Amino acid sequence: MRKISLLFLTIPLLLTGCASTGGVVAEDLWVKSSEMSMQGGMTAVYGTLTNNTQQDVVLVGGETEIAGVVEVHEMTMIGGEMKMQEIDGGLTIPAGMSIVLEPGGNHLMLMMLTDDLEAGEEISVTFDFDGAEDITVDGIVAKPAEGGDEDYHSGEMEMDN
Ligand SMILES: [Cu+2]
Repeated sequence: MRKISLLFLTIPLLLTGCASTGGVVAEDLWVKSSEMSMQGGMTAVYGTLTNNTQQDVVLVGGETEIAGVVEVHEMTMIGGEMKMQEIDGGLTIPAGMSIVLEPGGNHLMLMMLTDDLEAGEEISVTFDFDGAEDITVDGIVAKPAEGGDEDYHSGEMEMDN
């Protein structure tokens, strides 16, 4: 009897352990569907990142097979207009807290797309962190969205699509 009850106690602990040992957990991820273009094409990944560690973690970038360049972006007021730009030094996720990446807000920017990303397609994205293990998430589904077409603020890369 003693063995059996210990077994039942152990299983839930193992299951919940997965979430807390990973450092940062990504949830509700999606990517905006987009067409590649001669100028490179751009889109962004959105969702929630939760820092389950005891220390601040910084999202510094990422990788995905569909984009040549991945940057962490914020929205900011430049010359009276909301524009997006790379966050200097990355995006901090305080210990034990979550941050939300969403259209019109912070996002993981995918630039220099290497292919069209049609609604329903799935991609794999690696998030790079300072202070925690990088994580790779498969099966991030592309869907169309109204937001996220913000102008990109950069001296070299102003583009009219
Ligand atoms: Cu952006």
